[in-house]
Amino acid sequence: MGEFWLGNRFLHSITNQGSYELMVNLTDFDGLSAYAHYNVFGVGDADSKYLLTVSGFSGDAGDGLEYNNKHPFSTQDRDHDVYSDINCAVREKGAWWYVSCSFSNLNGVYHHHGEHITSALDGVFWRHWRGYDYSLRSTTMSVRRRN
Ligand SMILES: [Ca+2]
Repeated sequence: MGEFWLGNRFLHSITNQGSYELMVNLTDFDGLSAYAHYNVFGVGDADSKYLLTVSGFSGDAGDGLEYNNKHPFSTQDRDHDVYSDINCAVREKGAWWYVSCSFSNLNGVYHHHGEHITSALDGVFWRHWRGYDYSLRSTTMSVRRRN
């Protein structure tokens, strides 16, 4: 498995067709796994700066994403977080729906050794499960239409 980000344009095209749910699956380097499920998930169009809609958490990973609900997507060259003096995407070396900045960073830097090497907060983290300084082994985000 490698890295793949479908992209916000496609995520919008998909989730705009109806009501969608999101499953986030996480694994660490100890062989443990956890998940976060959201009953509601959607990504807005480009004009909305790919605004995130996410709610209805359940799961054993903790809720690392609802904090970002109703916030636009930031990249290093498109800074839409709430700080005027900080660029969260630069600081966390990722691209995400940063607020100030985030409890999750699934597009962060992949650190092969996992634990306690990401004091710069730039890893692939999900704070409510393994903490800010643990860069996860694998993560997936899956969407499915709700019936
Ligand atoms: Ca900023």
